Amino acid sequence: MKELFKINQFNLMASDMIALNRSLPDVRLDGCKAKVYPDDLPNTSIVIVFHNEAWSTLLRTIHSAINRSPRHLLLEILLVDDASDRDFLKDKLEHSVRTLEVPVRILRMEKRSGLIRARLRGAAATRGQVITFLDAHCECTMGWLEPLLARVKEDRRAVVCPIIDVVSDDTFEYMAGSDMTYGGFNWKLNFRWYPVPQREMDRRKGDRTLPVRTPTMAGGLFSIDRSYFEEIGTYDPGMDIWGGENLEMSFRVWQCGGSLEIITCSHVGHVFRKATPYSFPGGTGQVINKNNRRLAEVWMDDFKDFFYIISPGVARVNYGDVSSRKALREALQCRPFSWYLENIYPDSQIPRRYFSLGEIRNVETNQCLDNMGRKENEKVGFFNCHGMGGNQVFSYTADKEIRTDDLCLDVSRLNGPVVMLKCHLMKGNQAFEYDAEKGTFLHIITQSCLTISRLEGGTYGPTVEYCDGSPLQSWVLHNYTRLEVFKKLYYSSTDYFL
Ligand code: UD2
Ligand code: MN
Repeated sequence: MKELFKINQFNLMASDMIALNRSLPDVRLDGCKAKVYPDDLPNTSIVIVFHNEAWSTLLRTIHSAINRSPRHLLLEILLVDDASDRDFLKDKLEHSVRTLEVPVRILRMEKRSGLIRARLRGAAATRGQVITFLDAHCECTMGWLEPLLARVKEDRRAVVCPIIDVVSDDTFEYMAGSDMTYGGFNWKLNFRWYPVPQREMDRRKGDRTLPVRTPTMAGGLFSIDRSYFEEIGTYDPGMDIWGGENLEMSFRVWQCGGSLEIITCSHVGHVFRKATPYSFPGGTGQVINKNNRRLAEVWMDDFKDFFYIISPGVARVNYGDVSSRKALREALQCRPFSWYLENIYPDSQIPRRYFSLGEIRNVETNQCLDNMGRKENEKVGFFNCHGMGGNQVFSYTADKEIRTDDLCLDVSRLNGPVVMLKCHLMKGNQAFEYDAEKGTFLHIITQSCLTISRLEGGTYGPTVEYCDGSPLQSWVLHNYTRLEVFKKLYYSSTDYFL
């Protein structure tokens, strides 16, 4: 079992022992089971790209899609082989899909191209009204397709994702995903799941069967109107192998007038892996950073600074030519990234308004706040300033948070330690008032100042104490934007927030 695990980074032995047409639980909300959809839904072509996928997972993807889709809605399945070298994916695959009740076509990339260009090839060959993308290790559950197609029929600019359930990489057990999470991303431009915020629950008036407007998508599983896919600029063909295309499409869809939604009545399983099973020609980091630079340069305006400053070295990665993508943005008259942050993702890790981004230096010790690569609920550290970004990047935001990516400096009492907790945007223990003249950070609810001093236990570190004018309580913010400038930057004279 352990040997076989290495081939695809999931328990291949378990997968191979499970029927290709196994039954799955119906994990939908009751309100979903009762829904009735129009008879005249648009049909879809499914596009599945793969590089050296395992037989049983690939075939189970195909069988589950065919068995659980109304025949008239599933026009065809396109398999795009991204230059696999496994024998069974050649003649044996061609032969075994020939007899299925839905036409399955296999396209082959001449050389390894990555999932983005492979999907472009597949999409270009589709004939359905809607294109549905799936990874090659998915399982479609009962009723998965109708709600996706119904939403696209209702609004051709809605790009829709199912809830992605978890097929265990270990046991292949099927586990329902949550309708209470949606897609976001952090400063490193990693896709992340976050809880659906209250504002989105309110917008849906508490009805969990209604679509969730999601800031980003995971990327692998979604349906899109075929003509809209063209209109909105398909994918960026300059992206290699893996990564970044999901955020690129998410930003593009929202900024250019579409919407991205999770259809909570549609459930599709996916085998999430902890490691990647295949090679990244060019090097994993290089490839992903190149793709991320392409999307940051085209879509993120000045907010790309968050990505560059927290990922030292990334600015040296060559990202090629993005002029045609910029021209696309121009032609579609897409909105700025600040609009996206304000309207689509106000709970984003990237603050829409901020005073500073970079190191926070203590005047007395000349050392910098440092998150020490620590995780949530640990103390914030301080360390010699290294000027290399990374762990020493903090943003002092208009919400008065001192933020490092998704964590905020948080103090619950006078002389207490300064810990890093998930930013909650509710001020409270996370609100500091910076005084640019004195350099002090007043912790508002304890009316004390951020300082370096002796902590309980005898070590030194950041804490809050009575304000005494000591240089230990004075901090210099990198590139601090003074309030007057700040107001001019973001607001008209009548529009204040402070
Ligand atoms: C997620 C997405 C995936 C894609 C990726 C970011 C889900 C469930 N999955 O990662 O679809 O958006 O994030 O890029 O949302 N493949 C190729 N050629 C390659 C590499 C991969 O054809 O060079 C295929 C691969 O066989 C698979 C698909 O692309 O069918 C996605 O790859 P993955 O499963 O390794 O990606 P995943 O799920 O980690
Ligand atoms: Mn996958």
